[in-house]
This record gives sequence, structure tokens and C-alpha cells, in this order.
Amino acid sequence: MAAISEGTDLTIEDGVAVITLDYPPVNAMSPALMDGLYDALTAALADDGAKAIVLICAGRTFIAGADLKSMGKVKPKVDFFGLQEAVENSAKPTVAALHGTALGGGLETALTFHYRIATPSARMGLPEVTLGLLPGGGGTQRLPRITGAEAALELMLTGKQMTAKNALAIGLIDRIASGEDSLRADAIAFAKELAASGKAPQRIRDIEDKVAADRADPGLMDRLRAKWARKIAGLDAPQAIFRCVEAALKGPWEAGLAVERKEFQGVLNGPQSAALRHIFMAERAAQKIPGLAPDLQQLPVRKVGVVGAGTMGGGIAMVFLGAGLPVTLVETTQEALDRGIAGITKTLNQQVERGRLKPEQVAAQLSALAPTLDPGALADADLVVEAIFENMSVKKDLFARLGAIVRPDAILATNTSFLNVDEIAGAAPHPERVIGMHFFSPAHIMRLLEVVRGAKTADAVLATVLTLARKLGKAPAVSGVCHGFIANRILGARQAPANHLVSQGVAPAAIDAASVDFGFPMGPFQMLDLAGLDVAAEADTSGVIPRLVTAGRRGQKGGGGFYDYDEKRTPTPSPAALAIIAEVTGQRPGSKQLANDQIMTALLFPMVNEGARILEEGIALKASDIDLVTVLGFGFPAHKGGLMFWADAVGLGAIVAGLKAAGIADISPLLEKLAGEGGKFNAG
Ligand code: T1G
Repeated sequence: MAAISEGTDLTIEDGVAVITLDYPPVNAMSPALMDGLYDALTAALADDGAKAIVLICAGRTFIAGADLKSMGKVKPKVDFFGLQEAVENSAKPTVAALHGTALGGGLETALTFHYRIATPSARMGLPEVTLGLLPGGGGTQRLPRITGAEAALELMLTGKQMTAKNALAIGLIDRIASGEDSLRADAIAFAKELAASGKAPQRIRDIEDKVAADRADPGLMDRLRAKWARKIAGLDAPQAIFRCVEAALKGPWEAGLAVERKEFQGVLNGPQSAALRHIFMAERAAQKIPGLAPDLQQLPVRKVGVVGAGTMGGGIAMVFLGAGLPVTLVETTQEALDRGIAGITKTLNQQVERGRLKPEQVAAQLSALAPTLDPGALADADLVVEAIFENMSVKKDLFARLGAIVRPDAILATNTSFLNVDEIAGAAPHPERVIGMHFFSPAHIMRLLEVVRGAKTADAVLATVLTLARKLGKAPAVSGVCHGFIANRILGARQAPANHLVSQGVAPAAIDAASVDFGFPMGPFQMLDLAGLDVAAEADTSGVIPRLVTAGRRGQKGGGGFYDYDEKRTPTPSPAALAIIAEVTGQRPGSKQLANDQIMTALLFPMVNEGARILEEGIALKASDIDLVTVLGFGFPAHKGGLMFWADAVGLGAIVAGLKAAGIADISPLLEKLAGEGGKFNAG
């Protein structure tokens, strides 16, 4: 084994040059990897003892993409295209051996090899679009040549991963290894076979039949644009991908590649990609807690208890069942328990109808669910999550009772959305094992998990829950103890100015429309209708929401709220609600018209101010945690990077000026300080 460089080895085995890359954690295409690969290729091509070349990676995965940490910052000595020319124009057959997740630039690199073999469990895809990028290593030109434009667009616009089996079926790979451990041997055997056959290496760039057929269909691209229009509206990368695919169909190869290069630079340097890459990194950074020893002994979580089988309890139970953990589900009445089980069963069966789960998976999950009226059944649980009525005394009573049932080291987690976790912990013996696990509804769909660290929560408990969150497929973010933690506290900061605009005569529907135009899935009043107006009645000093509630307008679930809803839950502004608003505020809704950006400034600037306070108080450890929470918790547009990233882009000076112009006096000192020194929340 000749070491070409720190992470690149080259050996000649039976006339086959085997290049092995080892750049943990995911063999991302850092300049070091690219230089090592280029040097190894050059050596292999020059070595007469090598009749074919295999590329394989050590560690958990084949190249998982360009290196997000150095992208656009540090240049390799030879770029993607120089590397690919060397491979593709090799007279010796070249084979890429894929395992793990061959993604983005990794798959694109594999596509410049003449042949590809993968392990049965390997997955591959071009997820660049999820980062606001596009496959900038020739992927937009090679994929249509393999799959045709329609399938290529589906893969590049969704960024979805495909299995080795599917990849074989569409011709993305040529073989599947006989087993997970035989990839290297099978790849070498494949390469030897190719060398012996004298078969000319096949370059994907030379495959023209599919693009020629697409080119012969003049209406194809218009039909595909129409198909995708709504999903990609307002997003730069998907539009650029369309232009690249059109160039691939038009040809010739060099022209198409030139279009891809130009379009890639455009999105790489655009605001949306910086925002989306920020969120990608924020999700990973959120799991790194300063002062938490990385080798901390974590607690085993093999058996889970959930107390409460309502909407949240049922959803939480499904989250654990979906991760393969057995769940004891406790309720106080048989009727509530039966209703909970029925809800879980119905939802799991819907997942089967949608092709997300197989019937045998549902059967396995339901057999791992143990419903009971006896809390004593929790005695051997390693973790118990309560999802009962949002009332402090009820929760404290439960934790006191649980403290007498479960082991002293069993973790007790509360799913409270607002209440003081320290006070709840105080009701249980060994409060150091108490933590908040705030799931977002629907719990089995929403990825965010606010992990609320109590004053006494032990580090081992925190570390265990953070690891568990990843196993559950959740994106955890740590919050300190305050009313509403991070997400709901910031949402509360949005509701006050929204209510104030309504009291001035701005129509709720206009405020919601401006929010959707900004990129939120829905605006504050549609969201209130969904959550139920009673949760926001007390805080509404304008008096509108309390009046709607007393008029029986409690939201979607109870007689409509700001909107009336048809059987498909399509909202229309409610004349009854508008009349109540006019009566309470003395202003006809709509009598005041504001531009969308004026409305959004009125809503978002106070949210930024609250985010700054959350940072000042140490409730959130860093601004990127707040960005992650706002994107995953209530749909702040990810292509704007989350609340604090967006504020940095607006400029903190402008935000302070806007708050002052709106007469908001209590501005966060941190926000004032950063604004004063031209700083940013997400510095560096
Ligand atoms: N660059 C740098 N670091 C990366 C990385 C990347 N592309 N992907 C992951 N990491 C780090 C991550 O920060 C974490 O580090 C560790 O690896 C484990 O990641 C030209 C331009 C591969 C499926 O979009 O989807 O190619 O926090 O916690 O859950 O066309 O990571 O431990 O220090 O996510 O097992 C395209 C992104 C890039 C793939 C593994 N590629 N990565 O998931 O582990 S753009 C991607 C993932 C591109 C070309 C374009 C996932 C994963 P640390 P992890 P995981």
C-alpha cells in the first residue's frame, strides 16, 4: 500500500490499481481529498502494471459530496473538471466502488468513472438542491444522459436518495456487490474482467440516445416546468437546474458543461445557498454542547414509557416505536387508552397507504406497544415521557408518583410546551434525571425536538437525550427554562404586533398573506385557528381574540376562528369574525392597507428582538440554534437561513432603527451592542 498522501493510498493488486480514500467522517471532497485522488490517478494511469483502476473509500461511506466546510473558500490544485477529465479519458477501464451514501459531488465523481459497483445497502443521490446548490460536478449533464430529462429532474429537484437496487434499474450503477463485505473484491474482479475483455471504456458523456429523444419532444421542458412550477417558486437552485438540463438536451457536451459551471457559481454565491448551508450546519452544531465531555458515559434507553395517549402522547409513542423501541403507554381510563391506540393504529396504517411503511413494520410496531392503566408497568422503563394535560399541578403530581415507581436513574421527561421544567423537576426525587423533551405536533412528522435543560439536569441525561433524539430522526436544539422555551416564545413575540396591526384596521388575511409571501407555510392567524384561539386569548390586549372565543369561534376545531373552513379545511375570511373585530377595535378590517414588507417588518423585528433576549439570557446557546428552531419549529423559510441569519442579512442596525421607529423601547442590549459595532448574531 503506497501512501500517496495522508488520506490516499494506492496499491496494485492483480494488475488493478486500487485507490483508497480515507477522509473521515464522510470522505467529503476537501482540497486534500481531491489532490490525493488526482495524484493517485496520475500514478495509476502511468503505471504499466495497472491494467484497470478502482476507486474505493474507507470508513462509513463513499464520498458524500463536496466539502461544505471548505467549499468556495479553499481551492484544490486541480478542480472537479480536471479530475474528471483524467478519469473519463483514461484508456484503462475505471470502476468506482460505492458504499454508504454516495451523494452530490461523490456520485458525480463516480459517474465520471466508466463503471460503478455498489454494496446492496448503498444509497446515492444528488441532494445539492437542499443546500441551494445544483450538481456542479457534471451531474446536470450526465444524469439526463442516463435517465432522460424527466427522471433526472425528479432526482435533482428533490435531492432524494435512491437505493442500489433502484440505481441499478435506471442504469446509474452497473453492478451490486455480492455482499456488504465483498465490495473491494468484487470491484477488483469487475475491473479485471473489463481489462481482459478489451472493452472500450464507456463515457456517460458519449451516451446521446436519451437526450436526443428528449430533444425530439419540443414540448417536454415546458411540460416539466409546469409540473414543477409551484414547488420551486421563489427558489434559485431549481430554476438553475432547469436551465442546465435544457442545455444538456441542447448539447453539445462542452456547451452544456459551461452552462452548468456558470449556473453553479451563480447559486454558490447567492443568498439562498448560504442560508441553506447555514441551516445544514446549524442542525449539526446544535448537538455540540460546550462543557459536555464528548466521552460522557450515557444512559441506556431500551424501554420507554409514555404517559398520556392523547394527540401528543400517541404521536410521541409512534416516534419511539418507529425507532424500534418498545413503548408502555399509560392512560387513566380504558376509553382514553382505546382512543389512543386507535389513533396510533390509524396513523400507522395511513403510512402504509402512502408507501412509507410496510404492513409488517406496522405489525411489529404495534406488537411493541404495551397499553396499560397501571403506572406500575413503568417500573423497568429507562425513560418516561409525560404528555398529559398542560397543567403544573397535574404534572408535578405525576412526577412525584413516577418517582416512587421508576428506577432512580430512569430519565423523566416532560413534553410541556410552556411550563417551568425546574418546578416540575422539583416534584420528583432525583431531579437531576428530569429534562424537557418538547415535541412539535404532529410529533411523528415534525423533526424539531426542543431539549429543555433544567438547572439540575445531569450532563449524562442531557447527552443521552441528544443522542436519542438523533436515533429518533429528530433535530434536537437545547433550550434553557423559560416560558415557551425558544420556538413558542418567539412566536409569542410575533403575535403581539400582529394583533396590534389588526387593532389598527389591517385585515388578518392580509397579515397571513404577507407571511406566506415571505415564505412561511401559514400566517399567525391561520396558525392560531389551527392551534386553537384559547391559547392566545389571555395575551391579546386588543380584546379581539377573547371576544372571538366567547363568541364560540375557537379555531378550526371549534366553529371556525378568524377564518371559516369547508370540509376540506379550506380557509375563507369569516364575515362573523370580521364583524367582531370591527366592533372591538372600532376599525373595519382592511381599512388600513400596508405593503407586505411593512407587515413583515412589524412582525419579524420584534421576533429578532426576542431572539436576542433568548441569547442574552442563555436560553439558547448560540444564534444558529435559534435559526434551526425557527425553521423546523414553525416554518421560517430555510432558504432565508432562520430568524437570526435573516436578521444578519437585513443588518442589525436597520432592525434597531425599525424597532425604534415602531416605538418599541425595550430593545435587547445585545442587539443594540451588535448593531452599534456592525456585528452579527452568527459571527464567523
Ligand atoms: N461536507 C463537510 N462535512 C460534512 C458533509 C459535507 N458534505 N456531510 C456531512 N459532514 C459532516 C457533518 O458536519 C458531521 O460532522 C459528520 O460529517 C457526520 O454528518 C459539486 C457542490 C452524509 C448522509 O449534501 O447528507 O457535493 O458534526 O451528522 O446523519 O455538486 O451528513 O461530526 O463534525 O450528517 O450519518 C452534497 C450532506 C454537498 C451530503 C451522513 N452532499 N451530508 O449523515 O451524519 S454539495 C450533501 C449528509 C456538492 C457538488 C456539490 C449527511 C450524510 P461533525 P451527519 P449522518
